[in-house]
Amino acid sequence: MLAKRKGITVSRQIMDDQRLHPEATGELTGLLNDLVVAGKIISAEVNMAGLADILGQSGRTNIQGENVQKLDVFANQTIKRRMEQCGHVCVMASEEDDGIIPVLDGYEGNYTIAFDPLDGSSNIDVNVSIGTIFSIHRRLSPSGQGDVGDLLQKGSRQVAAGYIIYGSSTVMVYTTGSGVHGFTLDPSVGEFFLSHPDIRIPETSLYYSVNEAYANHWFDSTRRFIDYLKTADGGKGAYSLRYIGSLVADFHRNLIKGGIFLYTRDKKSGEKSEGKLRLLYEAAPLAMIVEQAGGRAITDDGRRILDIEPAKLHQRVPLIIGAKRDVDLAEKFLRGEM
Ligand code: FDP
Repeated sequence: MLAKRKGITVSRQIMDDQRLHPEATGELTGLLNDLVVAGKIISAEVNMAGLADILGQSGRTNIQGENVQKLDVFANQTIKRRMEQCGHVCVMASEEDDGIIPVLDGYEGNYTIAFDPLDGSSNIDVNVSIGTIFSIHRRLSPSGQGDVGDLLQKGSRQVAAGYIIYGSSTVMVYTTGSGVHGFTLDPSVGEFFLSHPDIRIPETSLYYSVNEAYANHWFDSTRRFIDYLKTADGGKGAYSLRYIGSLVADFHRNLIKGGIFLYTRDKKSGEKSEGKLRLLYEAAPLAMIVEQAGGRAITDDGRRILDIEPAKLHQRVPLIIGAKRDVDLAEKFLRGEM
């Protein structure tokens, strides 16, 4: 593996990754580089949002029944426009769109992309970190425009996954299956530079992230697990709560600082429900990243997220994700072993 040099640009790193695959055609490199451009455009708009009168709601609701923010619309359009004509994608899916999104005729490529254009969007108006999450697969259909089957592939078949978080600085974190790297945008030159080479999720942190407001509805196993974290080792090893309510921000903090994030089913949503988070746009890409960084991602009935065969584009899934030690512990509670 090539040594990671702090300060190299994300485009350089993407090209270095390509060199690990002698059979590569450069298509994935081209796709990722176009995504980087989309990320820079969205980042600039997020930073200017207050001034550009682009905060607030657009007046529409999306396929998930949520209010669509103006910035959501902007981010969604920006990614679609860049991807539909980059020449490397055959079909897309967005958390904001009902069905599959075609690319321009004549521009069909060999990859698919599923994305959440602006995750955590209920936080847009209050300067909390939000982000773009993406998941890339190789096409299955032989040629031309892709179809829904190209997008409904297991997370374990992803060839790349990542996110761009718009926070105190803009950071892009991605993996192509050989480690996880983080790049920070230097706005003065408009480039992402390597700032977090070979990220490994710390094993021994004491953070948990969950929406405690749902505690009254939790199933017994979730409640006992969280109670255990609060009182671990007679109080000495007790965990601290960190919950932002923007998945990409909670995940990024846990990836860098360690810890576990949970969004499980509960008595209110019911055992037969699927939780809130989306498999294609949120859980699967973050699961690839966390596994590449040494962590784990499972459902609240112990299934590995990356092994789930999606049945529909907007499928939801209960998610437990973070450091291996903590997810292993959660699993013991879910199985009734603790
Ligand atoms: P949001 O509704 O603001 O878009 O999946 C979307 C998401 O945020 C995640 O980013 C976040 O972790 C979660 O929902 C928050 O849900 P709760 O408000 O139910 O905690």
